[in-house]
Parts: sequence; C-alpha cells; structure tokens
Amino acid sequence: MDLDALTKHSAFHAKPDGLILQYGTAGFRTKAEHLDHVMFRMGLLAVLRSKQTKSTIGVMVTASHNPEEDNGVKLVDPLGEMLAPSWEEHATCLANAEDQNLQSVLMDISEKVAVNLHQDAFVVIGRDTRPSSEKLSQSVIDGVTVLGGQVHDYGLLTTPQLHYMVYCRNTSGQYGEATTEGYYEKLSKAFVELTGQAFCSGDDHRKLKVDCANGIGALKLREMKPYFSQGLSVQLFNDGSGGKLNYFCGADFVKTHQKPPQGIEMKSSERCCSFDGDADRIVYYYQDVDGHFHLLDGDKIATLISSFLKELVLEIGESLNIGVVQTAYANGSSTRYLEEVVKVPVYCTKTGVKHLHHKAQEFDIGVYFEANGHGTVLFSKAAETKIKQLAKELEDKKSKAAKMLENVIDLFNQATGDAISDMLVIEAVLALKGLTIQQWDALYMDLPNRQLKVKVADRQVISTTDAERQAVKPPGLQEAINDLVKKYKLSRAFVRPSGTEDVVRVYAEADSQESADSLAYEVSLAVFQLAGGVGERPQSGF
Ligand code: NG1
Ligand code: ZN
Repeated sequence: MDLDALTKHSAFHAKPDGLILQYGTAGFRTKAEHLDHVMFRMGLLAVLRSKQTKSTIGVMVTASHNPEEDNGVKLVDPLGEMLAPSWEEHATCLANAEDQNLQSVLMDISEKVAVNLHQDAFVVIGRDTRPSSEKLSQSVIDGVTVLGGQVHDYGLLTTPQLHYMVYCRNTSGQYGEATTEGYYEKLSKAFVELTGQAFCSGDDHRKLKVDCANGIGALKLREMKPYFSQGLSVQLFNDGSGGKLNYFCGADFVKTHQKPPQGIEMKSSERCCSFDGDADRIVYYYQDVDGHFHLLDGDKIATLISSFLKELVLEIGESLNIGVVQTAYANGSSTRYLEEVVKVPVYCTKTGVKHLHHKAQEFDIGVYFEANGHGTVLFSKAAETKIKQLAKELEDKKSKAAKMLENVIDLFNQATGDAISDMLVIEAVLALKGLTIQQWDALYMDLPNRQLKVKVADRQVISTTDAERQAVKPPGLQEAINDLVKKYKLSRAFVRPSGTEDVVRVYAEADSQESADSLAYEVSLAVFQLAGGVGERPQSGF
C-alpha cells in the first residue's frame, strides 16, 4: 500500500467537518455535494473487498428514486448481491473516519478482514444520469487506483446492469457476456422465444407505454428496443430530454402518490408502466373507462408471476418448491391471495432487497418483490439444472413447460431486481395467458392504504422486531398503535425508521380509504408525540 499516495489523494477528497453518514438499505445516500469523500473511500473499500474475495467488485453511483440533487453509492458483491452486512459496518467506519485517521482505519479494516494486500483487485463502476454522477464516479476511480486496483468504468448503466456485469465477470461468462450488448441479447432472446409460444391476439396487446423517470432507464431501454421489437413495441415517456429526474414521474412517485406521472398520455385501458431513476423498480397502471387510475404494484407483479410459475412447475411434474417473499408493506390482500388462491407459502422480511433476496435463496424458486416494485425471481442451481435437463427431452407438454421455465430463468436478472427484465417477464406472461391489464388487476382488490413520513430528531429512537411489524422502542408506541388499529376494520399499521431518508415511515391499511388515511394520520401523531417529532405536527387530510 502506497501510504504517501493515499495521504496525497485523500487530501483532494476531504471529509466535511461533523458529517456522519450510515451505509443504509441502499448504501450511502444524501445531498450530492456531501459525497465526494465517501466516493473516494468506497473506491478504497472496493479494493479491499475485491482482494478479500479474490473477485470483481462493483461500485454503483446512484440515488435511485431520490431527487436529482441527491446522490449515493453502493458496493456490489461477487455474485451480484448487495454488500455483505459485516462489510456495511466497515463502510460506515471508513466513510466517517476523520481525514487524519483514514490510514489507520483502513489498516484496521484490512487486518480485521484478513486481506492479503498483495492480491490483485478489480473493480467495475457504473453511474446514473444525475449531473453529479460523473464527477463522483471519478472520485471512486481515484480511490481504486490509489490502492493499486484495476478499474473498468462502464459509464452510464442501470443499477441492475452493473449487478449483471459483476455476476458475469465472476462466473467466467457463464451467466452471460459482461457487456451491455450481452445483456440486451440474453434477455431479448429469452423474451422473443418465450412470447413466440403465445397465441397472437392482435397488435394492441404488444404495445406498452413506459415512463422512464427522466433517468438512465430511458437511455438503456432505447438502446435495447431493437433487440426485442419482434415481441413488444415500447413507447418511451419522460426520457430525460426535457423533464427533471424523478420529478412528478417514476415508479416511486406513482406508487406513493397513487396517481399517474406527468408527461405521459394515457388513453383508457392502455397498459403503462414506470421505472424508477436507476431502473431497478417497476410498477404498472392504467386508466379505466371512467377515468379512474389503477395501480398494479410489486405485490400484483409477484402474484401474476407466482401463479404463472406454479402452473409451469405443476406441468413439468417435478417437486420444485416455490416461496414468495414480501415485506410488511405488502398489501394484506396480496398475501391472502397468494396463500389461499395461488397456494404458495409467503414469508415476510425486513425492508431492503438484501433481506428479501437472502430469504428467497432458500427455495428452488424464490419470488421476491417489495410493494414498491423492486424484485425478481431466483432459481436454485439444482432447479436450474433439472429444468434444463427436462427442456432437452423430446417434444411433449412437460418439456415445453420446461423450455418456458428455461426462458424465464434467462429473463430474470438473478442478481437483483431489474425493471427491464421484470417488464419483459410481465409482458410475456400477459401475452401467454392472453390477459389484459384489467384482468390481471382483477385477480384481487387491494386494501386501501396510506404511507406517510414523520420527521423526528433522531429516527433511531425507534427500534422494531417481527420483520418491522412491531415497535419495541420507544416505550408506549406499540401500545398506542395497537389501540388505534382496533378502531378500524381490516386494519393494520406499523412504523419504522427509513434507511434512505431522515424520516420515520408510517404505513396503514383498512377497509376504506378514509379509514386508512385517518389511521395513518393518527399513528403519525403518536410517532410525533412519543418519538421526538420535530417541525410541524402531522396534518390530517391528503
Ligand atoms: P427505506 O427508506 O428504508 O424505507 C426505501 C424503500 C425500500 C427500498 C429502499 C432502497 C419503501 C417503503 N422503502 O427504503 O423498499 O427500496 O428504499 O431503495 O418503499
Ligand atoms: Zn432504484
């Protein structure tokens, strides 16, 4: 380790006084102007992680659905997964070290994780379209090179594309070719093959309007369009040519406000979807003939996909177990439908895809989706081998179903949730089953719900248990929530500190929108009073 070079370069990436950040559900995330030192240091950390795992590590510069002024960074582990939890602590320590202690903190971490400093290191980098992303990714590169690591800068990529690149590189190309063309070809080939089995019911079925949140999704989907044009025609909106990133558009806006994005022309019954700012989330929606807006979120997606997979598994007659993983934000109706109608076991984990991903790995086929539209399907190696073997057998119903499953395996980004890959799977399933978006929507009725945010002095005063469904601290809060919930029918509510914003999130659902709104408001007040609310008291009426 060239310590002189480290000292010299870290001086160019000085840490602002008093700034403390935490590696949260999606890495570090805050105002872009505060992140330069964090980027440099994450470059350093990526080198250590690469040396320790003897693998390529990814660094993604993005703040997903946050406003354009924000930015963020996260590390991607060898198989495309989120950074291991013990390393999140090292990331937090390194990011918060005072400049004069940087060297010693770095040495401490190297010792703790027993890194062989002579091992080679390789780091790949991607970034979203934020104005601050290019400069910040240069700071990551600076961090990697100062520790002697090699870098490949992919430049503009969606978050899931970077996960894909990392996975490909660490499996010697077995998973796919580590280029954007490799990604486009792999997914498109599987999509065209799969939809080729569908009974063609008119052109309209194969048209989709996509709100790209004025983000990276627009660039990449535009590049990819020609590869799958045989099976689907997409029309791009909020493609970044005019509007601001995530501003009144994108999956997060549509999900939280439960209304259409600006900048998209929706005719009645047309199928539309929205990506978020880094294209790892997707939600669908349409307007009915009476002008009412209908949202099909991650729960509806999980339901559609699980039913489809269950049918195929029954068809091939193998005992492959399917499990669905959700979080506390999943609509109660979706959980009921999955358990009672689709008849698949459903599990609840803490918020943050790393938790869902981890749980989903326990099944032959693990379907996981957050209600906000972030998710994918994982196939175990054993299931994949079995399916591929069956697909090779002579033409019969069984091998046909196995071939379709094989396409589905190729279509899902096995490393992480991916808006583009999820979109193609959903489009294929709708085409194969001949379903309109209304029919899909009618599988079950969402319980009315409301999500709110409360500002408190220190959101860590709230701690939770039971996959975040119960607050254990501060004292009295859970009792207060229990009493409020009792006042409403079919009701449920919970609170948790956000991992990406300085707020406490409140969720409530009940038998009517008025009840869900009023319950969410009352729970917000309880949080404000019992957990040190700051600023304006929560207001009723939305
Ligand atoms: P936080 O801010 O911890 O609630 C949000 C989402 C997560 C996840 C992360 C990462 C909700 C309620 N929370 O986390 O599901 O997607 O951002 O982007 O949607
Ligand atoms: Zn995202």
